[in-house]
Amino acid sequence: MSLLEQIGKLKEEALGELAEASGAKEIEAWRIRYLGKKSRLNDILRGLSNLLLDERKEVGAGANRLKAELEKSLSQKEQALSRKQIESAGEEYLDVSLPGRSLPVGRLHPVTQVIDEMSQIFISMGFQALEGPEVEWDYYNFEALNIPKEHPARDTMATLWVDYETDGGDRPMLLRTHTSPMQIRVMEKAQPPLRVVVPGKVYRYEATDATHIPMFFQIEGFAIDKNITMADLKGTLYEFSRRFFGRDRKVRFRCDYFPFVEPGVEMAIECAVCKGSGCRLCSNSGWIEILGAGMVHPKVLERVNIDPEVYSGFAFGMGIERIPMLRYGIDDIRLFYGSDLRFLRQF
Ligand code: FA5
Repeated sequence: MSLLEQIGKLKEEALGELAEASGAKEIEAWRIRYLGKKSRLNDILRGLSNLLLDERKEVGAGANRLKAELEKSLSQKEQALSRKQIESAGEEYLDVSLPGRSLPVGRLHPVTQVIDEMSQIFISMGFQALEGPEVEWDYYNFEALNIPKEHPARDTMATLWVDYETDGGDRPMLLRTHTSPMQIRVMEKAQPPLRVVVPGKVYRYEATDATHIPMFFQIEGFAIDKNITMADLKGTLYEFSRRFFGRDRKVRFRCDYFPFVEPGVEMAIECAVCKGSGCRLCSNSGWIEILGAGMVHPKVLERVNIDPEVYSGFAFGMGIERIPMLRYGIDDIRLFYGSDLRFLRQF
């Protein structure tokens, strides 16, 4: 029988046996028999060099064709077998060789990242970071901060009141409109020297636009000690701005009024989007106001039994979302809470 005839017979035999094979073991035995090192096909391929050129070409091509055909049939048989196994095992089937499903890795919200970074800057300047309640008494949010009932300053912070039946007394409850109530809570319990920052959520019943939302974060900061002056306030805030925004960003202080400080100021930072030339974000002013501040009012100190003749202090309340807006040039505050992952994944 010529070599070509042997190849033809080998093919018939091999494919016939493969069709009969039913389990993984049988298939593996078939593979060794027909495609292994000691297979008849391999013998033929190895012996090619002893043949004359014409015959070598013909037999070589035939043997290689057969090899490719057997390999293809083997792979089809294996796939069919594995499909059959999965089907017969039903839902119980677990293919441990499959690659695992990769779980999406979460990350901190950009506002949380900024709160951590800001707190660290103040902590490194000697401040202690604390948190306070979001549901607050009128007393801490207004009254003790020198904002009695009917005071016009209450109108600047449209309040969300909590409908709460108190036990007979007149103690209205609200969602805090700023983090300043923590000044009172801390000073009630601790004596100076005090250096504290308080990040947290605050709520206002107001219309939404590119720089205003009804729930936002503030960070309160205050320092009470002997001989604290306005220079300490400015120095602290300049240092914060330098560390957070870099040395080149311009900072502006202007007079402002808050009943719980005297004198009061507001601080603004040069707009990141237009670099001061005016745009939608900064209402064409070139500046974005980020905080209110001032020297703690003597009446506030008296209320918590700290002698204003001996001690003085500064306080500031910064809007947190505006800080990453200024750093990254984000032109709409609502993006932070729109739950759009394409936006959030950038941080
Ligand atoms: C206050 O809330 C004062 N408690 C700040 C303060 C603290 C003054 C200590 C003096 C001493 P004001 O209402 O201006 O102030 O808010 C402070 C900052 O919160 C603003 O500068 C702004 O950055 C941010 N802010 C105010 N309203 C909104 C809002 N609706 N959406 C987002 N950020 C806001």
